[in-house]
Amino acid sequence: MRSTQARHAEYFSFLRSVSLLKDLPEEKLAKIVDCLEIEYFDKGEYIIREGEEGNTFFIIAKGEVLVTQSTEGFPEPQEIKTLGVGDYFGEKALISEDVRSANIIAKVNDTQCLVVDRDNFNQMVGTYEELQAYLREYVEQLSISDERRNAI
Ligand code: WNU
Repeated sequence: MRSTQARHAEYFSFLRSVSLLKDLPEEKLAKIVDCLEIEYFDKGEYIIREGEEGNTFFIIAKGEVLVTQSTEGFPEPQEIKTLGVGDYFGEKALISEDVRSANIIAKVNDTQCLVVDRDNFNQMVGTYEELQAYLREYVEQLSISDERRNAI
């Protein structure tokens, strides 16, 4: 059994490698590690369902996920993109205070996500104006591409 300390160090250096978090101060990053939950998913499992309420932000630590979305004129949700290790998702519902706007489905067995709840997400993002501005801009772009794609 690995020590809590070893795990802490492992997640700390992993989070440091996530582009979004690279400039966060040490103590902030350490706090996120303390508050993380790790969730495991098998291939085909839904991590997020569009239309549901959501209060969590995810960072992929292992595996791959597929983003899909219901689209006008198509009977099935359409595939939008694949995300991998170091990518993150679930920020939109938190930032727009809206329901989940797409499905996120594990593409491979043993996909692992680090999960940050709304309070910790707000603490992580809220105190950094640049990070907040960056995410707001990104979420705005997502809404525009949703419209272009005729997302429902
Ligand atoms: C897209 N449209 C919508 C992705 C991840 C992070 C960033 C893109 Cl900064 P949520 C569903 C999640 C949503 C986003 C993610 O799916 N997503 C998209 C799109 O074209 N959502 N509406 N592409 S991957 C991605 C940018 O994170 O957040 O809480 O749940 O609505």
